[in-house]
Amino acid sequence: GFDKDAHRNCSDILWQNGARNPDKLAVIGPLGSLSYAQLIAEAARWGNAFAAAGLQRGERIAFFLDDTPSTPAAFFGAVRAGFVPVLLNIQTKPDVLNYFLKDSGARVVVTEAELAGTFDADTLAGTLVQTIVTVNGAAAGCLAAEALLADQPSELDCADTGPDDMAFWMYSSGSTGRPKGIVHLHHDMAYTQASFGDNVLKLRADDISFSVPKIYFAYGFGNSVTFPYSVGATVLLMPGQPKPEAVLEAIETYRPTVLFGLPTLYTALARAEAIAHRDLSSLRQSMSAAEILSADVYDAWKAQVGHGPTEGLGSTELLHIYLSNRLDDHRLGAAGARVPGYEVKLVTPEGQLATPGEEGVMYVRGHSSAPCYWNRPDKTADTMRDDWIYTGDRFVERDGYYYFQGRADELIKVSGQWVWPLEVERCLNEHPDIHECAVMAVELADKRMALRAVISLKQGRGQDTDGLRDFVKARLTPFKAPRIFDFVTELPKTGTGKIDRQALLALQSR
Ligand code: 3SK
Repeated sequence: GFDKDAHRNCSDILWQNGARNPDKLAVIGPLGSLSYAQLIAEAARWGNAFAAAGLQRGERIAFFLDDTPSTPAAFFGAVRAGFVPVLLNIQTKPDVLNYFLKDSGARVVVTEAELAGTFDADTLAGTLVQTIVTVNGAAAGCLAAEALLADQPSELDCADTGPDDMAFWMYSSGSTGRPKGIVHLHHDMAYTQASFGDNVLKLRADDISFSVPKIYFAYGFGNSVTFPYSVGATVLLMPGQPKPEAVLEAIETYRPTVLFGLPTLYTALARAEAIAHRDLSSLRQSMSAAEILSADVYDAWKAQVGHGPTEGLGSTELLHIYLSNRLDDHRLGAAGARVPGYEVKLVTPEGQLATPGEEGVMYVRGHSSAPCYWNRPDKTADTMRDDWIYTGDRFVERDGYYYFQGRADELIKVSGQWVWPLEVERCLNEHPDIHECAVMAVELADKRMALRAVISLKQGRGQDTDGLRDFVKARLTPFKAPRIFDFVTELPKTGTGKIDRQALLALQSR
């Protein structure tokens, strides 16, 4: 069983591993490396600096940070001193950033010198922010971390926090409505380690983990913070949004053993020309999550590195993965089997538990789930239902494996018949000319609904809309063939690497 009371402060994972192996490398990458002892000392300086700034227990600190050694240092220092980092996507636009700062009540911002300009007077209007600290350089009007930390002690007493105290937040991506502050508690990280970490991922002290998704995304947070520091492993942190060639080069240079990405990453890597002449032999496992991987990308990756990406699915509300395939037991097309430590149930529209093969909406329960959305009792009540998290994802279960069928709110009526856009998207993804595609509902001028496919083609392929329509008609039923086809060179991606469906909706159809 999981002893929640043993996890009174989530920074213990770092301190405990540091005590066991202080000289082991904790972080490596283009911005330098830190041993466990160095990372702990740096974290302590951060914690002391936040306390010296007058912050009170439980107060929020906005983290607008890329993946560099400063991020785990500032994070662990803040939580150990009893403050609450709010991890923000660095691609957030100023107006939404302003909302995050107001909503969270953050008094301090920690950001990259290069990003400090995002915090202009308009961005800060009406917020409580008093200090902006920059890492990796200096910026006008901000305090440089180097100066702030220089005189701080490299030892830090742990605040008197408890397992159920608020530890850190992330914001939901806000694809429907205002983003919500997702509150996580001090025992949540340890629970993701005890469930997904110990039972599925099985990271070891001799591993080097490399997550292309960033730490401000819950997936990247587990991959680059929770799991490696729980077992004394090393983390490769790369700032920026590396192109496929740069990711391949980083693998050759730093020799990570476990790679984490989304399907869009594996699609891009598998099709990058450079893949044939890069040394990827350090990788012993690759993890893919959040969206379903296509069969040809799975096969192409396996042909290159000897194993296909292991697919899983998680959520920021649960903090990490609750459905996962296994390295040695992978069902293509399945999000995975239940991860030990989580209960899942599928509920039919009639409110009954779905039987195997029957579709239902998934609910998940486990000790890492967020207790609430900050200041949003209405949304909390919608999603956090008697300890269960309502995911809004439709699944069918076969042999203990769960197959994603789309979102509960995505069903549309075309020509009087119901269609799930995801079914059409999956079908088109099998077309040999298609590199990536997204299918969505659009409202026509006469208020009828239709399907629109946005497609990026493989190099050298022509825009054969009739051929694509026939392909769908032959495999599904004729009314499921999209009415509108839009071709783009590249599908827009969110900061986390998912296909950005909001941006696609905004993209004018030609
Ligand atoms: O599957 C996801 O989208 C996810 C979200 C948060 C944490 C982990 C994962 C895999």
